[in-house]
Amino acid sequence: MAEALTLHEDPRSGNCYKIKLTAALLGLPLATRAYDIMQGETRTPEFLATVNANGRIPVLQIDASEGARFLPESNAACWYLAHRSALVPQERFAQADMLRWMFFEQYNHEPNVATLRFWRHFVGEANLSEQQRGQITAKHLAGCAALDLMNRHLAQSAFFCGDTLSLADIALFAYTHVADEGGFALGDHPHILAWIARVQAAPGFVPMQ
Ligand SMILES: N[C@@H](CCC(=O)N[C@@H](CS)C(=O)NCC(=O)O)C(=O)O
Repeated sequence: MAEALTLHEDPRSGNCYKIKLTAALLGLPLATRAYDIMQGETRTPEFLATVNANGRIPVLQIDASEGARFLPESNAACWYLAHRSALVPQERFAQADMLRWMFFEQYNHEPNVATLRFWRHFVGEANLSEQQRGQITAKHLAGCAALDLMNRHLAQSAFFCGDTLSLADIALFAYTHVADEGGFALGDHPHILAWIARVQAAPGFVPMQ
């Protein structure tokens, strides 16, 4: 079945980059439509009604003979693209283990590492609300704990699920390789740094911007 793929994105977003990197590694053509999240462009009545009622990018639009379908959530979109590809392990436990790291990314990593990057690098600390400022220390500590766990895991394994790159690596790479923009130092995480270089060396790799 022929289908056309369009990513609704803000190019500064690591969540959007995950999908572009997955498509690039698989050689899949992917059109893009850009929004500025800082200007509320994903919160318009039209966007909420047609693209994502949750008011966020990324959203993968899949146009096929039956019409257009919209898939929000970065890791779900990566999963859709990588179905039955080498980026998803075949073996049942390995596949569940890959999902384990993708859930970890969404619960322990992204809400801390990505949020602090957004606040510090794009919004600016001076422009944060009192409530946001009050969350910085806790988010920094939680982000450090996530990075520490990753570093310890990567001391024993080239990629998150063994010897080959999978969607778990793509999900975790997106915000880890720019963690410094959120105030996280990677210098004392040598196994993460070596893994970043391995991901960047993958055939078809594309940088974030
Ligand atoms: N869990 C979602 C997170 C999506 C998300 O938080 N998107 C942000 C940009 S990375 C966004 O659209 N923010 C704009 C807004 O909330 O108005 C995913 O992984 O795709």
